[in-house]
Amino acid sequence: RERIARAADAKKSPIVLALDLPTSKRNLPAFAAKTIRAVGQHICAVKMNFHLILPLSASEISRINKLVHSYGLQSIADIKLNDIENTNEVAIDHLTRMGFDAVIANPFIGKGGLAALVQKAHKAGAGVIALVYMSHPGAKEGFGLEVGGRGLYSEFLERATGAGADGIVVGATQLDILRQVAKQQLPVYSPGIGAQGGDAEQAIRSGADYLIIGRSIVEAAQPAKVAKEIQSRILLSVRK
Ligand code: 3DU
Repeated sequence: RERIARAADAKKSPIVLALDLPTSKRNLPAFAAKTIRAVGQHICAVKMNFHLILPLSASEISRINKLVHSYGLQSIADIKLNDIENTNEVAIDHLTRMGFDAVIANPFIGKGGLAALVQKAHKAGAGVIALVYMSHPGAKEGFGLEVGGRGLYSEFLERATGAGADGIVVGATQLDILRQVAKQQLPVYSPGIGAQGGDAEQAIRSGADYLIIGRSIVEAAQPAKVAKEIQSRILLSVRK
């Protein structure tokens, strides 16, 4: 949690680059490295998802993480951990050995499972970011379900806080939920900007601390230009 806050301060950017490379790309490690070099000055972290974690080897991922760190950035593994304790722990072992600084987990596993996962990650020197409300239209069918007179997401928020998680994910397309969770202490990571219809400034104004952005940057003709534009717009809107 502190490491990403320092990186964001140093880079003057709350952007977490979702390094989601299309399957059509050949030589994924080279393209990943090129993208990190291009936008490294405009972001504070890189998030890797199945796009790279499935096709690449552990040593290829480790090399990407070394490059990420050489730019003063943090690295987040987004496989939304959601399994039994033993499996989650093995996943954390592998991911931290590959150099990830944090993992994303799904509080659906329950209070005990989430607490064990956080403990394990913290012991390995890594953080945990808990999914509280996703950005896609169907999110309300899960995270928005009414349970005991309140949305499941509010239970997930309590679980994240109780387990000692280092942050939460709330979609940038869910401005009401962002405003609600902004009152609590955990940093909020917000995906869903651009390609999914969310707006960077609105998300920040509604309570997001970090913006997770993928396709609008990665698939742009000039990724650095787009990342820099978003970074400058956010800096300006925060100053206002
Ligand atoms: O829509 P984009 O291309 O900017 O990518 C968003 C990334 O964030 C992508 O990796 C997706 O899997 C992840 N994500 C969400 O989009 C929504 C969530 O609630 C959690 C993660």
